[in-house]
Amino acid sequence: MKISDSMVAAINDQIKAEFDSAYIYLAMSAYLENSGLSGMAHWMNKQYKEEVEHAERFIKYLYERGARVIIPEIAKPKEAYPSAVEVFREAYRHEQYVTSRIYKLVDMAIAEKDYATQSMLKWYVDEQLEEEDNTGSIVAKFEFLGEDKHSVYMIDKELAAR
Ligand code: OFO
Repeated sequence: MKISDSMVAAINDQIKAEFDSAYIYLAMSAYLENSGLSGMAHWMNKQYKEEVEHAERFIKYLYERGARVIIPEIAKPKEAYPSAVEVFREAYRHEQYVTSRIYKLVDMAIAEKDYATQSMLKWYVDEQLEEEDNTGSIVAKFEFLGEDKHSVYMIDKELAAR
């Protein structure tokens, strides 16, 4: 069954969102590295790579459906943040935003009775649950331990192990 033009457009738009996410996390990683927090920078760099994989997974799906892939322009991300905890707060909010985008795609696939896209999106629904949990837990850790140098050092060390 042919995928609809509107679904192809929505997925291409999500490919852009995934690359935008990747770039945001790459910029966060650079900010953290420049702040001397190489463990956190390492964690964020892994996140950057995961986002590229998310984009590639959508690209592969469109190829499978015989649809046209448009490689998007990537928005320039923010360069600086007030503090390390703010980086993770923003990442958490960003993941919540991405989840809302994925849910909209699911709604659309259901409305169009596009069962293949619904099935493909299941992976992203599960992935979003995990990503919100990952970023949210780091924010919770900062809130529990506080933001003094000792706590930041401990969290940095822990995130180096990702
Ligand atoms: Fe972070 O899940 Fe894709 O964007």
